[in-house]
Amino acid sequence: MLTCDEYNHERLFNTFIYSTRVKIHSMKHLLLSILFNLILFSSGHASSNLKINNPWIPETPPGARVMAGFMQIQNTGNENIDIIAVRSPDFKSVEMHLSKEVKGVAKMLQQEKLSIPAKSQLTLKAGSYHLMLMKPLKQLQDGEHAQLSFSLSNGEIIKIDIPVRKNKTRRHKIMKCGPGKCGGG
Ligand SMILES: [Cu+2]
Repeated sequence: MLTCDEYNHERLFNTFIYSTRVKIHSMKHLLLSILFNLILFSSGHASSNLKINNPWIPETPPGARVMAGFMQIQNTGNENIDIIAVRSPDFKSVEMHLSKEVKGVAKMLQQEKLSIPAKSQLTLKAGSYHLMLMKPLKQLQDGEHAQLSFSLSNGEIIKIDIPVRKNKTRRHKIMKCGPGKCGGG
């Protein structure tokens, strides 16, 4: 049996414990929300100056050994940026190409890098710069996605999902380029 004083003491103590718990709990909430906002805030600000817009891969007939990757690459920063390598878990390898006519012959020249000058944009498109996605490791049809990761000269790595879409325009000559006939030059 507790005396009145003891009872009050215990009650006060329990109330104290409870309010402390509530405080700790809301403190946790506060800390979590601060952390969450920090992550949001910092990821928003730490994001790259390189933006990749409208990426897509024109669908190819099943069994095609090579696909093309098109997109607009925008450099919003004040420094020039080079893409020095492109990789994908969905292709055996990825090359950077430039389609160009050399002495009357359409060729695809492999590029060591793609340069995007400060405050400007490079468009990867048929008949110009493009990604050459070599040997798909899975069937990629309209509506499916591949992953690409770009290594930049500033040490950043940008990862994107790139959708495969039906090519509504005429099939470009680069798609007729069979293995062994492409690249080099
Ligand atoms: Cu090519």
